[in-house]
Amino acid sequence: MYDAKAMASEGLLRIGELSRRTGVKPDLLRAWERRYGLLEPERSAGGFRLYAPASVDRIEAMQEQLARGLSAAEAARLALLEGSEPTRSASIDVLVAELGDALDDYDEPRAQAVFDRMLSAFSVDAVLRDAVLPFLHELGLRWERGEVSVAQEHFASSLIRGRLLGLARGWGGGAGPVAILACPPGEEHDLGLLALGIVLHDRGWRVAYLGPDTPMETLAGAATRVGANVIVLAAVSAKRFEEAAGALKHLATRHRIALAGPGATEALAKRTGALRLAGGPVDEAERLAADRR
Ligand code: B12
Repeated sequence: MYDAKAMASEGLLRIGELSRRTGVKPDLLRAWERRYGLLEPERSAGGFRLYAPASVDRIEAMQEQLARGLSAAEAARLALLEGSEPTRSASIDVLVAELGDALDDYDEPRAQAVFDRMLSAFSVDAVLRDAVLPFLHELGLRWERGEVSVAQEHFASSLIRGRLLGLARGWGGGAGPVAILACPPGEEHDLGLLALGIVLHDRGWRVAYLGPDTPMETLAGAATRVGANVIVLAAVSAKRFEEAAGALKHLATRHRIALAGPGATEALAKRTGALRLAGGPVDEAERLAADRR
């Protein structure tokens, strides 16, 4: 128990003062304390709650996590961990392994929570380049080796696609250059393309996303309508690009075309007059954006 003198010497705060400093109403502070153990007050001799000055930092950490769109429970968990060694040292690889476990178990809430943790600890570029894209690549290898079923692979890629679309929200807005993103006819793999779009928008571009299996004949009209600065087409299969080669060549006479993904060969790019994006989505988005500077 604390008397007034001890309270003043340790800088302990009453709930009203804590509320004033953080802008969070006392009722909500008490709820966070009760539900998530976010705060651990001492008691004054008269039974009032007394908070250590560090409580202000913890509440601010909670507010930051809430502002990033996390649930209150997850925000509190991260605010409590902040400053403690485990979060600081948790490398992205550990989180990727956890994500893999959750997805293999079809555990959607856990996978979403791991994703939240990644996004709160690392930049979007890092999450895409060092976690999501290598994870997907590995997923394919594990599927080939028979370590994951088609169902697990579909579950994982669908959940990841949902998260990428979440990060993409609003990417059509702004005043920057415009990219049309699409896969040629028959091509369903669009996760790399989504990653490219997210990073492009982060660099000030606007994205018009047409996605998987887009008919070639619809591209010219869309490009003119949105005033596209580039049309990026991505495919895993070179065959999809080969089948579209004639249309690509025609399109490249009027628009800047870039081909990406494992199916985009240098020979095809030369033959059709397109640019080839040979690197990963994050680096290539960076390169396209740098070209415009
Ligand atoms: C998720 C997935 C799916 C999902 C796709 C969901 C979606 N909306 O994208 C679904 C379930 C639909 C699917 C279907 C199929 N899939 Co699939 N799939 C995958 C998986 C696991 C991940 C693909 C991915 O997003 N990778 C992430 C990319 C970015 O990484 P990456 O491939 O290593 O690419 C590098 C570069 O090429 C480059 N890059 C790639 N894409 C892009 C895009 C841009 C814009 C840029 C700049 C760079 C870039 O960046 C990466 C390095 O950072 C891969 C495994 C793998 N190795 O990738 C198999 C894989 C691509 N699929 C494969 C197959 C065989 C199929 C199916 C034919 C299966 C079937 N029998 O139905 C169908 C075909 C569907 C179709 N018509 O297109 C094979 C392809 C083999 C081949 N070379 O042709 C793979 C490699 C699996 C394997 N190991 O065999 N698939």
